[in-house]
Amino acid sequence: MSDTFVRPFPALTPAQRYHLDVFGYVVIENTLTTIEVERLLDAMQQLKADLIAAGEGGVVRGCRLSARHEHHCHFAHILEADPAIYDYLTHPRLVGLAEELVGGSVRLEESEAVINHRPDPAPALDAPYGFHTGTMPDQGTYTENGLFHCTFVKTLTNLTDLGPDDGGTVCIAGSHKIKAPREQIIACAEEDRSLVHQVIAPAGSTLLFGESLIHATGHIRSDRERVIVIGGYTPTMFQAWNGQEPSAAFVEAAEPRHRALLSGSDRWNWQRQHRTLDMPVHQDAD
Ligand SMILES: O=C(O)CCC(=O)C(=O)O
Repeated sequence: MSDTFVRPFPALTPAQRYHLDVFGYVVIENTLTTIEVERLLDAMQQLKADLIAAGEGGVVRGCRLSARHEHHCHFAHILEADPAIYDYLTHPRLVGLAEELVGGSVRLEESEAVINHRPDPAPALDAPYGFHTGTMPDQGTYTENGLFHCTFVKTLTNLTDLGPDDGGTVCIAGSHKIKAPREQIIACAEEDRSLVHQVIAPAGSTLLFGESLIHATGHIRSDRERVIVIGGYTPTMFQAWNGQEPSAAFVEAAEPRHRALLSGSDRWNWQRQHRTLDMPVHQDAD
């Protein structure tokens, strides 16, 4: 095993990068192997069972349920809960994807997961989405080499297959750059639903996006349960999300090459790195 944490750069092909710039997101299919997906699924189902058993407000291996409904569980701070999750959040290619969009070295800002299924009654076809953002154009975004960058980035990986009725993440294409009031952009997308794009991808695929993109959980209409795991990344000098700072004991026990990623200990020693559109993908990245 290498002592250094080697990540691909650039992690996207020029076409993937162009897609990301135009729409605010890109889906990369099969970033995880079937074995990695199964291991993560087992970890998430075990974590869910343990948190349900722990009861309201329970904390299990550092993780808590920030939403706890019969049809929708949202998990906050999954990092410390299972080695499979640690491996996901430190996956070199996925961290490389986040770094490409941030435009330099990153720290883990948060780790989350969602397990959900169709509510009863099922949502109507035109039911509104819970659209939101984590940052906004200009405040959390910038341009370098003519390409879009964001200081708050997510890698969201589905562990279950996502067809059109399986509730894949939805977003308003191109909203990552539009500095107009969010409600006005959402009104446009409600009028013209072709502006709403949805993740449809086989299990083990990763949605990469910057949090200035207006996005939401999709509506599930099928019988299939959806399981997703999410890493949030920021430049090294930024803070973790509230309540998402890893414990000192966990960082101490982590592999030395991952400690700065997990703890943000590089702080202002941020390593900028910006591609040009024509740079070929790092050959091990695809
Ligand atoms: O459940 C989803 O697909 C959306 C997750 C989300 O909104 C987020 O990670 O910010």
